Amino acid sequence: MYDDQLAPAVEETAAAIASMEIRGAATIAAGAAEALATQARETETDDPAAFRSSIRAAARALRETRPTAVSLPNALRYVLQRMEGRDVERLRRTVVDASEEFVRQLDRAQEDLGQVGANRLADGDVVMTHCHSTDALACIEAAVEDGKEIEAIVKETRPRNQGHITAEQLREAGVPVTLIVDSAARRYLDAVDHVVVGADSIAADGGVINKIGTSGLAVNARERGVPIMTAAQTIKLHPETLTGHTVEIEMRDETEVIDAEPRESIGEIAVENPAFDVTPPRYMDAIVTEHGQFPPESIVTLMRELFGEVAEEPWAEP
Ligand code: RUB
Repeated sequence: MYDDQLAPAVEETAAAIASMEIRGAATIAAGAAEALATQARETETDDPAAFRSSIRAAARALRETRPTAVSLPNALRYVLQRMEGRDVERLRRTVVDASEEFVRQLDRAQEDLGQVGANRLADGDVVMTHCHSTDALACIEAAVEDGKEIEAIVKETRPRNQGHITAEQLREAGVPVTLIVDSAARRYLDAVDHVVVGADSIAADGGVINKIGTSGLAVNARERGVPIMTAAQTIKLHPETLTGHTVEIEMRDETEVIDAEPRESIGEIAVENPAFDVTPPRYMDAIVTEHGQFPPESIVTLMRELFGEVAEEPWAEP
């Protein structure tokens, strides 16, 4: 395989991310980093420039799959910034090593933030979840491993019902689960001690971008006096927002909302399907990361420390 040709496995990963077979910010990041390692292993050339160009092409294809979870470009950036060497073998090694190191760090970060989040939960707590977040689940699972009895009220999370995945994983962890439709959330908040959600991106002002419906849940939780935390490892911090860029909210196909037949029978209507929304920092109690917990308004300090001011795009052709 030469130059800008993509390894079949990279094309498959890109398609799987776009179709949401691979989904959730952390899982997308791991999939993208692993795909770059595959591209490195399968690029057959002796020309270092051609090799670099091939890796950048793979990164661009992966970058274009979904726009909102910043863990995806952050993963690509992590690997590409570590690609170095004068010959192809060295370049290949650095890409594969960086990819493996990135995935190891993801796992470690999730474990560490799980413990931080677990400390916010008390024995006997009832938690409410939205969507399916591996970072949020890590907090609940760590609390259970610490010996705390936790129950969960799980929102189904229309239109794609990722709440079903959460329900199954919590049940497997021994957590009693009650599944509810999204619109029942406010009714159940009186019985909830803590809301735990994940994040696809966190903006420099502390705004939390997560699955559509998170912001409404946060506002209702605040009104009921129920604390809400976002569990998000630092690859969810969006460096471009330091320079004023906003986070693009993915609009998905209308067929996820309504089938063709009922849509036809209703008549001429518009259907919209935004996948994510922004929860303003004042409605979020804490952002829980592998570096500890932060009030949303102070997350910018950590963002600067970890990413600096400039968000490079190392996948662009020079
Ligand atoms: C998933 C979603 C999750 C975050 C965090 O949306 O909003 O809450 O990605 O997940 P989608 P994690 O299903 O559209 O990808 O904690 O696993 O990174």
